[in-house]
Amino acid sequence: MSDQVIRTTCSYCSVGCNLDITIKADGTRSLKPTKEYPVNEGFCCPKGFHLLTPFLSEDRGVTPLLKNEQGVQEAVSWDKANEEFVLRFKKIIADHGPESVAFLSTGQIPFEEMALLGSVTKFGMGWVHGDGNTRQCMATAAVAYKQAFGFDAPPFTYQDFEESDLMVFVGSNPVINHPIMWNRVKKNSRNPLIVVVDPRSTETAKQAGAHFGIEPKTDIPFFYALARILIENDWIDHQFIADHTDGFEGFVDKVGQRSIADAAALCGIEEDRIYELARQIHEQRGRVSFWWTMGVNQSHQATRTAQALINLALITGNIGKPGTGANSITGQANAMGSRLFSNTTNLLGGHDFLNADHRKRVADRLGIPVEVIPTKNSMPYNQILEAARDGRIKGLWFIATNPGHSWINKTEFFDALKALDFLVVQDLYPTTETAVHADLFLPAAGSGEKSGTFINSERRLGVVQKVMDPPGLAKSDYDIFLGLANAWGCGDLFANWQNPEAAFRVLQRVAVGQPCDISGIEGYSMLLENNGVQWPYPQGNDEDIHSAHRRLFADGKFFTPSGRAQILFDDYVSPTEVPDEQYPTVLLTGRGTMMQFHTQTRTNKVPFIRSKTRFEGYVELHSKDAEILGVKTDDKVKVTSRRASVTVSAVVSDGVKPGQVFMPMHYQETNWLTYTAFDTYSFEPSYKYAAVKVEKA
Ligand SMILES: Nc1nc2c(c(=O)[nH]1)N[C@H]1C(S)=C(S)[C@@H](COP(=O)(O)OP(=O)(O)OC[C@H]3O[C@@H](n4cnc5c(=O)[nH]c(N)nc54)[C@H](O)[C@@H]3O)O[C@H]1N2
Ligand SMILES: Nc1nc2c(c(=O)[nH]1)N[C@H]1C(S)=C(S)[C@@H](COP(=O)(O)OP(=O)(O)OC[C@H]3O[C@@H](n4cnc5c(=O)[nH]c(N)nc54)[C@H](O)[C@@H]3O)O[C@H]1N2
Ligand code: SF4
Ligand SMILES: [Mo]
Repeated sequence: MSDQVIRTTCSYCSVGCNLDITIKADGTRSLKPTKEYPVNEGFCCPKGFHLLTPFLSEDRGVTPLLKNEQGVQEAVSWDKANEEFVLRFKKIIADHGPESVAFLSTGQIPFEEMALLGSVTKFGMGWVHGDGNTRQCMATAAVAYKQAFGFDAPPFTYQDFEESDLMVFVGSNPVINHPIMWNRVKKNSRNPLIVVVDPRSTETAKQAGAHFGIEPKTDIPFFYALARILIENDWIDHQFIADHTDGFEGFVDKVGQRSIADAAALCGIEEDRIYELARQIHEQRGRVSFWWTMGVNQSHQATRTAQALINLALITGNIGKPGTGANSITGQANAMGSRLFSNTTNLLGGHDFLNADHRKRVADRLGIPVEVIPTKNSMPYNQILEAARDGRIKGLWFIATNPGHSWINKTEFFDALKALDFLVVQDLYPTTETAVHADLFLPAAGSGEKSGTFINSERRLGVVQKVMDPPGLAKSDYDIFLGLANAWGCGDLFANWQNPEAAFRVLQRVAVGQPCDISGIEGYSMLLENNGVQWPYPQGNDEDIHSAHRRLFADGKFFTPSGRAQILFDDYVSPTEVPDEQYPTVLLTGRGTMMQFHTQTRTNKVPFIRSKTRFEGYVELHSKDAEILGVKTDDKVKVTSRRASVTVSAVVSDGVKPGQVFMPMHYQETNWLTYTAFDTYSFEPSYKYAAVKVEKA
């Protein structure tokens, strides 16, 4: 037998690199990044390079586990697991109604799997509530776009990194978090100015031409001040504003309400520097792009912050052209797929649960009775957990997410788990902080052990292919969902969904006519042959997809009913928990290194990564603060918030300012400290701001 080469898409971050895995005649495997794939052009980061290693780990879930009467998880068969799932959830629904159960899922599994999960639960099992990990991550961007553009439609293509003259990165650290995407920035031959707006001096800030180390959570006054200067100097695109936007006059009033001096003082930035940035935006007009990630999305005023960037792009006419845009960079490998096809925050394909025409259309295209489609929206993640805490939700099912580590304020999270009658966790590992509490654990196959499709940050669909078998009784999430549907007695509704590629075809039909129409894609083979395809790709699309870099809004037409983009804004409000005498320090959180991913269930199983990263939790603090405390790197410190107290190592760093500390989210200590606050519109947690005190331990 000769060597076999199988192409797959990396299942960590949303860059969406492709990897070629060679399976040799003797069964051994080797991996190299795909040269011809336009996303990564032959490069990958260490996470992708070691993609398959965590799947071989000894703590993989190899059988379903069910808690016995002594509270100990015991191995059971799939028949028993399915039977228990159905029995327990049906009993809860019979006793407390369909709104007493919910699922919480991910941005990490293929979108065919997410769509099947959302459909089996909501159309088959009669559930109403189900939300995704995307609530922790992309909800703000999704809501900001939907309100401003009429659809959750990030407008850019990675080519824009190479074609921009001025790139403003806001709350975004792509050098470590989207490393291969950053290669595209470095490839830009136009000598661009790179500007970073981040309270910390990050790896990205260190490579930028200008860094604005604003006070945390002062983005709104900062960007409104910038808008005010652009407007007052007439450095704006009147024609574009008149032809393609609504709300400009109100915005002029709003940004006029605070002086530049006042904003500068609030943000901790010199006035002159804000003027200088406005001038640079004016001078580079036509090729200015704004990029944001979690420093924007995870805030108590996140949606309006994202829209402040959208507004800047709109009023300067920097949209729909090469090197422009108000561009949200996504997080997980398939965060974009979950936003459109998970049946959580919207009905499949970006439809609306509340719209009777949409329900009818989706039902017809799926061949299911319209009555099975819920007529109300799910509660968002935070409200589902709140309902669990006060007993309204009794049964919860977590899929491919580890909120026992990653959710904001873990005390509240575990209070919710304790109050449940039935907890199901579906993961690769029964050892995660969430899975160890499960009444029923379902062992899933990882991305190298199954097939499907991911959608990356630039809306590109890439194929995930199976390169190895899952261990023991573990099976793909897809097969788990189908098995549960059959056991529940609703399998007939999914007769057309025999396998992921069949589901792909079903979903293509569902999205016809939507902004995310993908009906022109001829199956997985076309995605493989053409190095992925960006949505939209409707049938009859005759563009040359080999060379296309698909950017949205070239015609200035948006997806709102009027076809015009909406300029949206609010008054600035400060966070509700601010430093005081008792808790004088601001806690910032985020990613720590390029090698570590999230709750580390996978990356801490890669020996190379473990050898290069800290195994135990740490807090970065400024040398002045370290000196006052009398601590140096590696000394233990106690970090205390109103929620909890944890002991971690100190790392003295010039990345944070005095009075601020930074803790990476990769360690389970961090979210004991975080403060439960949410954005008003997106309900995304404000992970990046809490008041703490730091003491020598
Ligand atoms: N290596 C690695 N890569 C990853 C991931 C990973 O875990 N590890 N996760 C992936 C996922 S799901 C995501 S969502 C992305 C996240 O990618 P990023 O958003 O780049 O990551 P973070 O470090 O969470 O946050 C970015 C920055 O926001 C800043 N920030 C905090 N508060 C504020 C504020 O008030 N204003 C501004 N302007 N900035 C602020 C922080 O200092 C931080 O540097 O990364 C993806 N890529
Ligand atoms: N303080 C603080 N907290 C944060 C953040 C922050 O910046 N600060 N960032 C937030 C953000 S942006 C994110 S995205 C979240 C991430 O939070 P989580 O989603 O909880 O993090 P992961 O570690 O990616 O969890 C994914 C889980 O899925 C499992 N898994 C992997 N592949 C598969 C599969 O194919 N099938 C199944 N069934 N399971 C699989 C993994 O083993 C892991 O347990 O954290 C959030 N939490
Ligand atoms: S940059 Fe992201 S997609 Fe690319 S190899 Fe690294 S983790 Fe995977
Ligand atoms: Mo994320």
